[in-house]
Amino acid sequence: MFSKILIANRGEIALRVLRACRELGIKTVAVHSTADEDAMHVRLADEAVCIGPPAARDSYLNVAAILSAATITGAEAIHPGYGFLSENADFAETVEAHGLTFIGPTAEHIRMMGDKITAKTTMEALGVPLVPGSDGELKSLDEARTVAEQVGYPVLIKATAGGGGRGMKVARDASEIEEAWTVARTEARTVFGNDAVYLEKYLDKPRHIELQILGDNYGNVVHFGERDCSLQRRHQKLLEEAGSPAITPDQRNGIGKTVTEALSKMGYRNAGTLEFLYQDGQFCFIEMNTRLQVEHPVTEMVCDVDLVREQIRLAAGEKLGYTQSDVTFSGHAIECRINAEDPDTFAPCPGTVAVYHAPGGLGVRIDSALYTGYKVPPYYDSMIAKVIVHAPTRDQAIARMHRALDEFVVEGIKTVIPLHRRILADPEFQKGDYTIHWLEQFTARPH
Ligand code: MV4
Repeated sequence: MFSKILIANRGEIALRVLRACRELGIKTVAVHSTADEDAMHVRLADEAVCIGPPAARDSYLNVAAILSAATITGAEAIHPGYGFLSENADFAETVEAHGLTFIGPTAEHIRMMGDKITAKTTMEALGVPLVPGSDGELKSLDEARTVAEQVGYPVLIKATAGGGGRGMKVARDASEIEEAWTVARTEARTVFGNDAVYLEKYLDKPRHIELQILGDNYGNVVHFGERDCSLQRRHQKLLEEAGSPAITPDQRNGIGKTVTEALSKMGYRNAGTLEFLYQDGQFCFIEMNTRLQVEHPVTEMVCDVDLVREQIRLAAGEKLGYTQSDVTFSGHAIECRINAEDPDTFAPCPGTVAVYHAPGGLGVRIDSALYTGYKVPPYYDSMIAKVIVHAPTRDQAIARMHRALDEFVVEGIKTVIPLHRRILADPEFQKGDYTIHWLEQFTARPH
């Protein structure tokens, strides 16, 4: 096991990793920009190193500064959190080349999944179901036309280097295919420096359901069920739940078996998430994330697992030590992301937190690096807290989240808490009756 880990991140996720390290008896090194001198992760870590000015590219993305910090403090491993360098294969490779351990999958697997065509081709060969579409890269406009006719309009043309909603063009019918092809290719080339594109049938009312997995270095892979992440706006998730209101335990076991067998054959290591579109009872794989995700706590609550502790153990070469039948699911969990944003316009609202009081009580978990007097800097992501509740049933979880948000006091800055309250009170949400388009329609409604 490691004796010292450097946490290459900030905010709530830096604290999340720090807490797992503490419980494992591992010393922590925080890195921070000059804008984060008073940040909670800096205060709580055993050591802290300033790695540059506020702009992320000069600090949290500064590979040389982070590696220097690891070297001078004698850290043996680096946990990247999410965002920043977490899915940068070159970073993972450089960390390992310096004799340190990257807490995550191999650079090879990060690179493979970063290329969406390779990710899909790999998964298909291993028996994971896909959205109907092109067999890999589209070589020509003619091929785009042919495949679109086969799968039926509307279709999407997606950049292989895209993902997370970037680099997609829809063609509603044959008259739009040439434009979609040209625009998608041009954008792919100029934005990502890679003009390879592929085509998929456009699913009009899917849910976004993802599966959490962990693998050790010896071919053992288990899954921890699904998260429903359909409630998003402009590709920013806002509220996630485990399990999905749309999935039965049999469906979970079915797709879980398919996925764990596939990843075991790949030799996949550490944490990973497979993203699916789910429509008409079918799971269609679209992308894989090779990192810990923001919404991992809902899985932790229903499975009673510490995913960050597991990541660290597995990176240190320990075996999983349990099998799929040891993974159990209990109750329902919901996470509300609290962003420092205007709840109607979504404009970021950095500033000083005049009063901070976190909710508590049975089944309530707050992952946040906020404190009274903290100044939310304008340079980074606007997410300042996650409220996670766990209860025996979904209805009870909704009531508990309502109660927790009522207790939550964040004064001095605007937050999206009022929007969460409206969502939780909505009958359609309460029925679990929503797709990826629901939130955008909901926020457009007068209130
Ligand atoms: C799709 C789709 C419909 N059909 N692919 C957007 C983000 C990226 N992960 C994939 N995305 C989509 N791919 C097919 N074939 C609709 C979306 C999509 C979406 C997916 C998940 C969560 C939110 C979304 C919002 C808009 C579009």
